[in-house]
Amino acid sequence: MTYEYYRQLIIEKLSGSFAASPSTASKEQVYKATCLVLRDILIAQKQRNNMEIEKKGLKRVYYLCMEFLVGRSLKNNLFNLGLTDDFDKALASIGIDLDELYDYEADPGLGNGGLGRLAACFMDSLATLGYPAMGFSIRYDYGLFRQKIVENMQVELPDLWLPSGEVWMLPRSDKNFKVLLGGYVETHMENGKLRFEQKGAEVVEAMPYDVMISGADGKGVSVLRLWKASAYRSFDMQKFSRGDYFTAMRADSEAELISKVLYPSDDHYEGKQLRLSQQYFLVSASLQSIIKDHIKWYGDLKLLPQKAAIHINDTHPALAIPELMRLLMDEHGFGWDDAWDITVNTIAYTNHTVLSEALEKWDIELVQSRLPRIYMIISEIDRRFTAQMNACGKGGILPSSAILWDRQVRMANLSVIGSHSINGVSELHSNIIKNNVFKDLYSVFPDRFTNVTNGIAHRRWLCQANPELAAFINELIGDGYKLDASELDKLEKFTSDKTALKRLGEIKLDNKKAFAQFIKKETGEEIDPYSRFDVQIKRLHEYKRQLMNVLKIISYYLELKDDPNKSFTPQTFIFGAKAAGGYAHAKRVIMLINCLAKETARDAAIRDKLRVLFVENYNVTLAERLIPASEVSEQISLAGKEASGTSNMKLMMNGAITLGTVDGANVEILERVGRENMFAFGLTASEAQRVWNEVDASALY
Ligand code: 26Q
Repeated sequence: MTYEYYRQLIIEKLSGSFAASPSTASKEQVYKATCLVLRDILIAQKQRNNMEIEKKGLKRVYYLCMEFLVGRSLKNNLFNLGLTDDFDKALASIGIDLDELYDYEADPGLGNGGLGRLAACFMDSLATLGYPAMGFSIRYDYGLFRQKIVENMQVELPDLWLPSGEVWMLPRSDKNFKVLLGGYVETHMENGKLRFEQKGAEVVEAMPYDVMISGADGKGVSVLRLWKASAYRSFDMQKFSRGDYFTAMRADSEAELISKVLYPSDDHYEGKQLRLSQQYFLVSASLQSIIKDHIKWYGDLKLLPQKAAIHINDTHPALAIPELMRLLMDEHGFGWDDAWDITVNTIAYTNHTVLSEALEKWDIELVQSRLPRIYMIISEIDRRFTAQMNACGKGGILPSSAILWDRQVRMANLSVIGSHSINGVSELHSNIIKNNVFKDLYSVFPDRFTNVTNGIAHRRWLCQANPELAAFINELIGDGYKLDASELDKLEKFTSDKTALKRLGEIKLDNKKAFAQFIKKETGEEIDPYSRFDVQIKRLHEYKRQLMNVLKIISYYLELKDDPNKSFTPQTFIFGAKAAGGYAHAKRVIMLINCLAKETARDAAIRDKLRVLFVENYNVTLAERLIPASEVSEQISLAGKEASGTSNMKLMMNGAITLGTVDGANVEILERVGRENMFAFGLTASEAQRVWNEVDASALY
C-alpha cells in the first residue's frame, strides 16, 4: 500500500465519523480518525487470525488482571504495523505533523505499576509469538490518579483518559453478561439434584469493550476486553415503569460505581467492599464469556483445560476459582469432582508479592453478604482441603494453609489450592514463595510450583523508546533481535570496539539532551545534559528505599557544602514516583525529594554539581522519555522484598549501569551482565531475614 491509500482512509474517516474534511477538521479529530483507521486495520487482521485459530483448534490464553498499564497506543501500533513512514507522509500531505498527534493521546493509567505493566507487555509478547490471547480487565472511567506537586507535596487529581482513549475500543453490545451481587441463596431439589439460586441480588450488566493490541510486524493481535458496569436494563426498567424513577436511577449509579475508578494502592491490601465487587465483576463476566465461546467452538466443557489456559495475575482475580466451579456446577450440571478437576487444570496463578500486608484476606461476613453462593463454594473447597490434610496426617499445616482462618478468606491459599501451576516472578522470589510464604502448601503440592522470571516487551522499551539506539543496533547486528531478544548477545563482539562505544556515548548524550529539553519545555527547569543522570523510577514504597537514596544525596550535598571545591562528578538525581493516597510516610518522602530538588536548584554553589529532579506524574509515557536518557539505574530494594522489578530490565537494556541490591530479578541480571555492569551491594535476602529474626521488631517502634 502507498501512503496515498492511508491518506484516503483518514479522509474517509474524517468525513464518516466527524463530518469533517482535512481543511475543517480539528487536530483532535485528525488524531481520532487516524486511530480509527488503525483500529480497523487491526480488527481486520484479528478476524483473519481467528479463522486460522479456529481451523487449527489452538489452545487459548486468557489473562485475568485488575490492571493493564498499556501506555499510549498510536505510536505503538504504527510502529508494530510498520506504518509510521506511510502515516507520516499521509498526514503531512494534509498539513498535519504526526509527532504532534501523539500528544493528543492521554496515557491510560489503568494500572498502578509493575503488575499492570507486566500484563500489558504480555499482551504484546503473546501477539508477537502468535498465541491466541485475550486479556480481561475493567474499563475504569478513571485510571490511577494524576499526580500534581503543590508546595512540594503530592496532590491527587482525577485521571481523565477516556476522551482520547475511547477511540481504540470496540463496544461489543452483543456480548454482555449479567453479574449478581448480594441477596441470598435459595436451595431446592430439581430432578433429584440440588439446585442453588441467588435471589434478591443486584443485577449488574457487564458490557465488553475490546481493544486490539498489536504484536511485532502486526501479524499477531491480542485482544484486551474491558468490562464496563451498569445496572441491568430490564431490571431497572421494571422499577422505572412502576414510576420509581429515583430508585431506578440510584441502582444505575451504584452499579456504575463498580467500573468508576482503579484502586490506587499497590502492594497494600485494603478490605473494601467496592474492591471485592470489582474483583467479582471482572471474574464473573470474563468466565461467562470464556465458557460461552468455548461451548460455541467445542461444545464440551470437559475439554476446557485442553483448550483454555486461564491465568490469574496475583490473587486479585482469585475468585475465578469458585466462580468457575459455580458456573460448571450450577449452570452446566457438573458434579463437584468433575468441576474441581476442570477448574484446577485450567487455572494458573502468578504471585507478585511476599509482603504480608499485601496478601489479600477478606472478612468472611463481607464475602458471605456480597457473594453468598461463592462463599458456599469457598467453604466447601476449604472443608474438603481440611479433611484431606487431616486424613493424611498433615492437619498441622492448616494454621498456615487453610483458606478460611480467623474469620477471613485467605485468597493466596485459595489460589494455590485451586491452581495447577503457581509461579513467582524471579528465581529468588519463586524460591522465597516455596520456602517461606507457601512453605507448607509447597510440601503438599511440590509439583505445582515453578518460576517464570519477568520480562519486558523490548520492542516498546528499546525499539520505540530509543529509536537512535535501535537503529545503531540494527546496523551492528541486523534487526533479528526485534523478534528474538537473545540475538542481542551478538553485540558482545563490540565490547572493545572504540568506534561503536563512541557512538553509544553520542546516542546517550543525544537522549539526555532531548530529555533536558523536554523538562525545560514542560517545567522551565534546566538540567545539565553533561551531568550524570542517576535515576530511580518506581512506586514510592518503604521497601524500595527511595529514602536511602535521598539520604545518600543529602550526604553529598553536605560534603559539597563543607568543601565547594571538592572534586565531584556532576550528577542529576532524577526521581519519578507516585504514592498511594493514604500512605503518609511515602508522601512525606515525596515531599523531602521535592524540598531537596528546590534546595539544589536554588543553591548556586551546589547546582552545577548536584541537582535533584522530581518528575511529576510518572507514567509509561514519561518512562519512555526518561529511560533512554538514564545512566545509573537505582534498584536498591531491601533484599527479599522486590519480587522481580521490571524497570531494572528497561534501564539496563537502554545502557544504564545498575546500582542494586541482590534482590528480585537483579540477581539474574547480575549473572548475565557481570559485576562490571552492575554494582551489587548490601545483604542477601537470607542475611536480611536473619537480621529481622534477631531484632525484636517491636523494639523498633
Ligand atoms: C490489592 C488489594 C486492594 C487494592 C489494591 C491491591 C493491589 C494492587 C496492585 C495490590 C498490589 C498491586 C500491585 C503489585 C505490583 O505491582 N507488584 C509488582 O509486580 C511486578 C511484576 O511482577 C514485580 O516486578 C514487582 O517486583 C512487584 O512489586
